Amino acid sequence: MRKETILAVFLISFTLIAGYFLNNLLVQRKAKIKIFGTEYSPQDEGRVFLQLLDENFKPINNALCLISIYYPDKTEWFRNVSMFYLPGSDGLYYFDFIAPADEGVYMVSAKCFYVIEQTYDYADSYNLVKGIRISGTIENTWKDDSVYLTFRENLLSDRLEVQFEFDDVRIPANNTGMTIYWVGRWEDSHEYLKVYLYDFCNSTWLELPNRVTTNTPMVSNYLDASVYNISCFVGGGKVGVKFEDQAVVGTAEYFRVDFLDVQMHYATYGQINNIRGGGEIHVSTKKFEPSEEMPGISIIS
Ligand SMILES: [Ca+2]
Ligand SMILES: [Ca+2]
Ligand SMILES: [Ca+2]
Repeated sequence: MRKETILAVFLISFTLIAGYFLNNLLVQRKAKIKIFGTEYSPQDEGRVFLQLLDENFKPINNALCLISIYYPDKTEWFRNVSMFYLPGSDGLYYFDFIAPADEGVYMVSAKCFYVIEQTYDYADSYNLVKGIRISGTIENTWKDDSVYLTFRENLLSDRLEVQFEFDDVRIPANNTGMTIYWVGRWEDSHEYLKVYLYDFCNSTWLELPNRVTTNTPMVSNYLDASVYNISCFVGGGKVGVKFEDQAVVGTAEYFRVDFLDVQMHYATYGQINNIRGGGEIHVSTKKFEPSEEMPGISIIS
């Protein structure tokens, strides 16, 4: 961890003036999103966060917030990553990253769904197919506490493949989707790790869009129940998650798993509300202090 770097923050402040239905007629629906930006230098630890408030400015703590982040060249960095809710906070959701080397403006889009509750499952075992275990146990992946289960790529083959098994996972009623969350470190900047979820219907590993790189201390992959058959990812109560390196590149490096969980999302009320917004992250080797005037203001749904 780079303690010396300033933990700069980037704030998406969601101010929601929620719509309401009157006699089944949509009378008013207004959502406003205010964005505050902060400059990062490459390799700075960064954080995207937002605060979700209802029409009475009360925090919404039971939501699913997803963000997508685009590189300055407009290619996708993250697609629909589930943000972490900050426990005990007033509607704060966050996502950490390490600023990439590409300078410029990173566009961010965000959407939150509420009221959505979660079930939490932690890994029961792992199967190290390629690579070596350096330290730690499966229990170390149950808590986001900088205590790691650490592997290393095989010294000769430079390959790493580790499969985690989750037992006794249930799909709740009114399931809206699932998220695979990972927190940790990958230390080979020359290659990335692919993240897979086992598909019991087709007996194959499904590669998920968001990968582990040296710029991702946190990765999540969300699977929407309207797009995926979630029951295919739970076989006899088991869920399988796999991390696999890209290739033989760089040196034989370390993969540290701080936290890993599978969350099932479910709706607790009939109607699911959503709000969308956008923002930006600036990455530049020359930093300047953020000003109140700088932020862009955007998007409404
Ligand atoms: Ca490798
Ligand atoms: Ca390597
Ligand atoms: Ca841990």
